[in-house]
Amino acid sequence: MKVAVLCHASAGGSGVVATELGLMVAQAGHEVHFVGSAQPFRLSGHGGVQGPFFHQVSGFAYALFDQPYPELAAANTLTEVILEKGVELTHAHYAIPHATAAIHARGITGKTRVMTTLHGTDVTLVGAEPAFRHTTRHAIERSDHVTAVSQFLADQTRELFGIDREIEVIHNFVDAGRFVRITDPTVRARFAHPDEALLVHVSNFRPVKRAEDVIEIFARVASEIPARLLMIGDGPERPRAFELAKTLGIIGRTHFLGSFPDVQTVLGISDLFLLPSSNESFGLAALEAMSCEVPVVATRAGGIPEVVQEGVTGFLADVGDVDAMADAALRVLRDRDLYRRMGAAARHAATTRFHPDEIVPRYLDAYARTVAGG
Ligand code: GMT
Repeated sequence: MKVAVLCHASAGGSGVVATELGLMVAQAGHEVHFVGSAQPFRLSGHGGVQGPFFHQVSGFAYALFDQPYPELAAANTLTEVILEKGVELTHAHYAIPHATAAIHARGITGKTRVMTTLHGTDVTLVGAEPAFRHTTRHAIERSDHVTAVSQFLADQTRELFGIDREIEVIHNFVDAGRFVRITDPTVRARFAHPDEALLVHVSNFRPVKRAEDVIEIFARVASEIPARLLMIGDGPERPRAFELAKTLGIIGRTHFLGSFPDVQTVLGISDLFLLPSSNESFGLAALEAMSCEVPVVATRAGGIPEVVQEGVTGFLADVGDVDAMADAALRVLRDRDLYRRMGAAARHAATTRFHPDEIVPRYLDAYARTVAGG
């Protein structure tokens, strides 16, 4: 099968899922063409004569245009790829602008089928904005097939847009061969002493991630036990989180490491993952931590309870309840048996329910059905 993939290139769960899936689809022998304004960040180092291939969307600046019109440019480049390469299926990650661009290219060429995967913010934040409501609904309704990364997101999409079409739930997956526990003590020693608990948070530091709650939780934990916190990623709320860590007197034990693609090197040495988001359609970063045997303390927001099993692979609390999350963190970190049990259960979930062998065939099956017109 010849597949085109449209996704966001910047660090974020949807781009990660799109890239990891595209790589696995290519490994399974299909021809994969990524189309975007920049190469997705986890695609770097992959590709070559066998693919996957990357096609840069060309921009066009003209004095009359007050905006660059990325959706039109993406539709145009995608049209070229569809016609030149014979793309049968376009997989758009995000309703707008990617599904919109794919539907446009399908209209121009009359040749590709469009499958759209909803990731969350395209529906819960951007799509729900009145400015994009009609275009988002149109993109969802006119896609040939639609999937969502959680049951929560599928239900919310139908409710928010008053849509009754089928939305297939296909959970995200994690490469359990790459996201593993790192047992070499010298790696961990770079960040923490052996007697310190190592907590970690990975995100794009947008308001929805509540990065300041991470700091509040850690401050409570660090006042009880020796501990350090790794803050991975970058985004608009990072400076506020940094300032709060200074104000609470824990900046010496909090390390802001910025954004980098190989997060498994840090997750693999950590003891506990914190995800206090106000909303999360899935929480891919938590799943990546789970694969590294790291229990999760998170909010019971959105699709998180579909990923983190309360009391089994972690603990969940209400949004903003930093006391409850700090108590849960201390409970896991103080009880070695509980910690080991939860870490093992987390790894088990990652290597069974969320393993690529479970999830990727479901996407391939959906591709085949979509191309066949089912
Ligand atoms: O979480 C983000 O801010 C990034 C965002 C994205 O679109 O890349 O992530 C969304 O998609 C991920 C992959 O499916 C999910 O794991 C995240 O939960 C979802 N984010 C939200 O719903 C806020």
